[in-house]
Amino acid sequence: MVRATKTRDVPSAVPSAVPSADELTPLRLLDVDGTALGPPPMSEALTLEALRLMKLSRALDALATKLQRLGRIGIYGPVHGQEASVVGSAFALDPARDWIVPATREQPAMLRHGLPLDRMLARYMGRIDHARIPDGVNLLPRSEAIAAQLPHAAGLAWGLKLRRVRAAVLVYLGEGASSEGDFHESANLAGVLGAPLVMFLQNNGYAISTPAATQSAARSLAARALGYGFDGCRVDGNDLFAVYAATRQALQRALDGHGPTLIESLTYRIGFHNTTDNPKAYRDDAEVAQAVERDPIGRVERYLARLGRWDDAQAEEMRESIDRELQTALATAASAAPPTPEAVFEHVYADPPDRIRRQREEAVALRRSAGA
Ligand SMILES: Cc1ncc(C[n+]2csc(CCOP(=O)(O)OP(=O)(O)O)c2C)c(N)n1
Repeated sequence: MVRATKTRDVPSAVPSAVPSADELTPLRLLDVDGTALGPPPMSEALTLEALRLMKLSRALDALATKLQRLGRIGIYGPVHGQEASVVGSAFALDPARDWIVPATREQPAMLRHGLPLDRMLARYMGRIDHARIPDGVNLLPRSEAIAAQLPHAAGLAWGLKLRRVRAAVLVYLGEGASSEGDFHESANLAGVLGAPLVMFLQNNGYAISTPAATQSAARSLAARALGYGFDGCRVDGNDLFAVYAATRQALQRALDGHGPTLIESLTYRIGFHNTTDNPKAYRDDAEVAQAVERDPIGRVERYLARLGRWDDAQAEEMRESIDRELQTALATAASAAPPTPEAVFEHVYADPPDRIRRQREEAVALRRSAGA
């Protein structure tokens, strides 16, 4: 039987004012009305910075959706509703030290970690040369295959430990991915090896059209961590402060040699799964309306407004600066060269086998004969 509570050794570097989350009760530090439920774990300046990234993420979702409808970019999966979860966790990391291994909808975390916005947009536009992750940015590419990023993340964390590098890896996954074999194998391996890994599970209610209740009968996905010999905790994933504080604790544990942590971030995907999806086919408008009331961005705005640090004029100024940033990045991405058809053969093999070389030559010859 899974224990509901267990003793945990919270490292001394973690502020004692921040309560520990546990496997069943989600940690909440910022109420829906914007009241801080204890000393805030982020300074006002850092909170404002996080708010800007949350808003940029929401604006990027809107822009990318329009661009997809215009045929200018490929499939796009929005973050809408999950901004506190993604931004709060990313802000807990040190981009110069730690690694991020994304799933598919963690765009603001990738930006925070150092991926330039124009390169991110270039990826959605298929401009693959420009989309390359720059050297020195501790980030792996997004994984379209569900849960396939998890063994890579466990291996990366183990590698850091073997090399005695003081750094940690944060890997994102959804509750749908937690049903895959890759999840269990990676959690088991990371637990046995004591790898400095934070498994950040965003339980956003749905795996495309499969509701979380049908995904697993477990009362808490975080409680699964106990079966692999490490700690799990749940956080209110629409609470920037709770996500940030819990991730900081998990990270500190990893850096101090205490191994992995599984964080279940309880949030809600307000948007569609991706631009191919119609969520009205499988969920009620009333359910979405309820989630909108718990919107993670409004919660931070209300908090800052209470402190006198946020008003309509600031909101407008921020909206304009985000708009300018997005438009500049879009222009840069759009001016990058599109790939040639032969590029489909690149970046898979360091030393391509004969069969691939032949196919590439045939493709080049075909293009020449077509005068393209
Ligand atoms: C191995 C694999 N199986 C199935 C799919 C199709 N697929 C794409 S997203 C998705 C659901 C993922 O749900 P979850 O892990 O909860 O993440 P979310 O999309 O909600 O962020 C599925 C089944 C896939 N991409 N890869």
